[in-house]
Amino acid sequence: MKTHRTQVLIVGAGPAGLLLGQLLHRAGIDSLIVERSSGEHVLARIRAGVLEAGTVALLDEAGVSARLHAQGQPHHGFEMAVAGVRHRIDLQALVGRSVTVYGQTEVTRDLMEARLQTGRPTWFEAAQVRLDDFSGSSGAQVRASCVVQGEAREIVADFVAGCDGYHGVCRASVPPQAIHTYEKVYPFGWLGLLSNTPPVAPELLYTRHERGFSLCSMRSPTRSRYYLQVALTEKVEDWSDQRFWDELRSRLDPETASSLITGASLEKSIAPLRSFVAEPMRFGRLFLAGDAAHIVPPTGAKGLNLAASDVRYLSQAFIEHFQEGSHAGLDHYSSRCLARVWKAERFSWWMTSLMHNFDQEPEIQRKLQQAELDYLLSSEAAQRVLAENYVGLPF
Ligand code: RFL
Ligand code: PHB
Repeated sequence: MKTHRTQVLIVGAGPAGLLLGQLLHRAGIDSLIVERSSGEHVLARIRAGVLEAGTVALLDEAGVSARLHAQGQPHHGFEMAVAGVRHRIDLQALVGRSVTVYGQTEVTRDLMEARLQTGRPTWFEAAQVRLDDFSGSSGAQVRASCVVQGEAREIVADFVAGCDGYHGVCRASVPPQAIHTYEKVYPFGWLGLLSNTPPVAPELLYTRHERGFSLCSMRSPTRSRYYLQVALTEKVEDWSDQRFWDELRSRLDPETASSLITGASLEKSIAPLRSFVAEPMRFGRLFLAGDAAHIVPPTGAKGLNLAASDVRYLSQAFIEHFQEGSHAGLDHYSSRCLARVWKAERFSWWMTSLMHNFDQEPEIQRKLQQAELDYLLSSEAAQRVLAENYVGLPF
């Protein structure tokens, strides 16, 4: 069997894995990325759209932000509609910071392009990825294997970064007694639609409505992304474009609804909503990052940003190790990440609880939600707390 040696084996070519590979490359550290899917498949997944300033800064540091700065849209605020009335959350005025609207697909495309330029290996369509030894107890290196184009390959590395998402193999390779997981599954999902139509509002619009939550987002002045809260039993096949647009219109205030421009969908999919954290995030020579370690419901726009902040800590830790022989960053990795992760989990859960319909919950829940919304929309102090979390907490 062919053996490939590298310093860091990265499992997963999503934004976390690709960004880690790029930051390590800039520091002269070698990596091998193994990805289960094809590059086209990775790029076809439509996901996040909102980048915190800290994420943009990290993409700057990685040298992959030229297109982001040319095409990304700075957003200085967003809107929340409740009981048919739109309220603006002025991020700039409240906390002096903004976010950038630039699709995850584009971030991934920029990172893949950069990876290609480095000449370092990425094995797409790698099947049966297996971590055979990462305990590090004997000081031994990581041993892993996979099958690429029918050929079995062995990998030997100093470390392995599990950037393989919620359903990946890395977290699943950890002995159950060594890991603790916390999980909350929400009783609904988001049905998303992407279309080549101008956005209905200049900024993101989060709407709380009796028929369910909706979000009007965008990718560019000519491309929109919309979401509807739907029951977990809904099937995407049952949602024609017409049904989607009709339902969205019914959840918007009349003025917004009348200015909605509809068109053929480029993509439609349903995502379940979940809060999930695995602790710790390090096991011997294995380090989990991004969705492999934690999931947030998308209402707070935090998932991709959290993946980036993990990668920031992990790349620094590897660089310290390889350049200075220091273990400190590696030893603190899990606790540093988790401190930030739990705050983003709290915020995402709060935003989700605030804006969705929870029909099955006791009636008092509705009244409490209403009171929370009334307080938020009438208190500048409460809005500042929202804004501070939305733009991203400091590292
Ligand atoms: P990914 O993107 O899931 O990438 C993991 C990669 O690992 C591969 N893989 C494997 N490879 C080899 N062997 C195996 N056994 C493997 N198993 C899996 C997969 O094929 C994949 O390529 O994880 P990563 O890199 O941690 O990135 C996380 C983000 O993708 C995610 O957190 C965000 O998309 C979440 N999210 C949002 N985040 C934000 O910051 N802002 C947003 O506005 C936002 N909106 C969203 C979102 C997620 C959504 N969905 C669909 C869940 C909106 C939605 C609807
Ligand atoms: C998106 O544009 O996909 C998006 C934006 C904000 C969110 C979630 C998703 O909170």
